[in-house]
Amino acid sequence: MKRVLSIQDISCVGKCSLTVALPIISAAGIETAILPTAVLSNHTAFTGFSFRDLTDDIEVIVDHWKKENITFDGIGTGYLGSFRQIELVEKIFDEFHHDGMLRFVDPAMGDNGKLYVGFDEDFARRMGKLCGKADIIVPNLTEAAFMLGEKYLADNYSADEIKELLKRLCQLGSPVAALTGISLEPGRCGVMAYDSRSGEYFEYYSEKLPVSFHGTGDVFSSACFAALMRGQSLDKALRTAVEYTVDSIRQTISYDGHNWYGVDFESSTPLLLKLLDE
Ligand code: PXL
Repeated sequence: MKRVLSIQDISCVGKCSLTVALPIISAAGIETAILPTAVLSNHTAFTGFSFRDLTDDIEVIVDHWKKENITFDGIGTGYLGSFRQIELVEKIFDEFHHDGMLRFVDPAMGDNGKLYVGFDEDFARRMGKLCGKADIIVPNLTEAAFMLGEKYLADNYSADEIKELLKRLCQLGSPVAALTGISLEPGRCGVMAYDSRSGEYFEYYSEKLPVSFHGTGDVFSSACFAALMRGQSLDKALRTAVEYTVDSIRQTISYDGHNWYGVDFESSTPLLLKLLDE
């Protein structure tokens, strides 16, 4: 069985970061070790939240793993709370890297043209450097714009502009970049990716639902990471992740009284397993 490490916070309530990555990657049949970077009462889109920083525990935990000769087939990162945590993740990438290990970075920092509470442009640029150490990065358009120091154009990008952004993202140092939340025509939304080694572009679109939920980026990146670890090609992994994310949103809005803070990715697990086998 493949073993991966997921490094990001635990938001106890909110359906994001580790409470999304751990169940999704595990359901895909992959052992999922975790390195929680902080414990929050709930994610930062709520009006208030508690935040217990775990930065000082990271090296202590990792030192034990090194003594036990624990290895990982892949390391995936998401929301990171500070410059120091980014530095520590870079160190973990270096220390645990071996041929064939996948370094998957979701620079989870913002959405809809805005950075999340507590982040600024310096932090976004620093996250860009971490992206340079990855094998694949999966920013949304907001995160890409901030990392590259560009304006965010919402739904007004042309396909050529997206391709240019993807090339520039790869110039940060990662051979592959995928941009999420791409909508080039009304009613459709998806992902476009670039593999700078082959010069190939990939794209996959599905129905754009007229709603917006927190945590969909984490659902997408967890499914994409799991699919790649399961051996799916990049274009298949993107399809798996997009269709699973869209179905999770569909499940959420299928009944009255659904919650606002995250999507019902749990209900879409059967579809995820089916997509992973295709
Ligand atoms: O879904 C990304 C995310 C992860 N972790 C925390 C967050 C958010 C988004 O707001 O606040 C703590």
